[in-house]
Amino acid sequence: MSGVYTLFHADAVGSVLTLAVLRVLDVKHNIVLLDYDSVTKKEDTPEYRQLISANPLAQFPTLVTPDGTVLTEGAATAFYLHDKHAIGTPWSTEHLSPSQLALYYRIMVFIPANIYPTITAIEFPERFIVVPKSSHVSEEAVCGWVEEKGQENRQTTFKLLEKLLDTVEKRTSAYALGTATPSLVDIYITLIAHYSPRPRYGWMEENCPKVMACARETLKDPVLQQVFEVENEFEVPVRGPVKAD
Ligand SMILES: N[C@@H](CCC(=O)N[C@@H](CS)C(=O)NCC(=O)O)C(=O)O
Repeated sequence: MSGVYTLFHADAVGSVLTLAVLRVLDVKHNIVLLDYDSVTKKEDTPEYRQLISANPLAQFPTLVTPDGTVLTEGAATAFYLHDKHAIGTPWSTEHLSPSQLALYYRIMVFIPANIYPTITAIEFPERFIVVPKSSHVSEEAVCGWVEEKGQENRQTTFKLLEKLLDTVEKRTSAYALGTATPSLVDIYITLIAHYSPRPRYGWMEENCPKVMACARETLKDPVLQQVFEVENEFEVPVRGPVKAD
């Protein structure tokens, strides 16, 4: 046990949420840095062994708390860090109205429950199928169909997220809940905005303007700018000008 949090992290993936929450709440942590492609290929390294012994799914984020407890699932890491370290800070949900709090929880769970699985289907379609040996259809073709449906579902679920942001009454800012200062849900939305449906530069602007505005506003925070843009070099310029794909 190290006495501080340990985050298993790879560049520009889901652990950026947890890293960003650790940073904005100024919580001490160590990072075990892994190469994402190497992990998905299950390449045997000491860090990979450490990761799978903590999380057999070998997914990001995986966080070990100072008392040695393992936390997985991005939303769970954010809820835990909030409860332990955000109370009394501007990031606390104490400041939210009952309807803002309800939307906060809804989006925090909506993203991993509905958007993330579409991304998994696009990235790892083979996980969702078994093609019988007797089939005349190749695994490649079936994977292509799963991926295609994943792309469609990703668009649908992003549009649903946009609709959730539309439900905010008396919005006073571009933040997800319309609040004066950001909350942890804004960080999650900023992460997911980087996994935009295609065409990459344009689809979000056209279909999810509130999601984009939320991400842009959130990235004005210098700590978050550092985590998202400097350290993780996200490819999609959420903050930048609209470009052709
Ligand atoms: N249920 C997890 C999903 C996390 C997840 O899928 N993370 C991706 C990176 S963005 C990953 O580690 N994928 C590797 C894999 O599934 O093998 C969560 O909500 O955090």
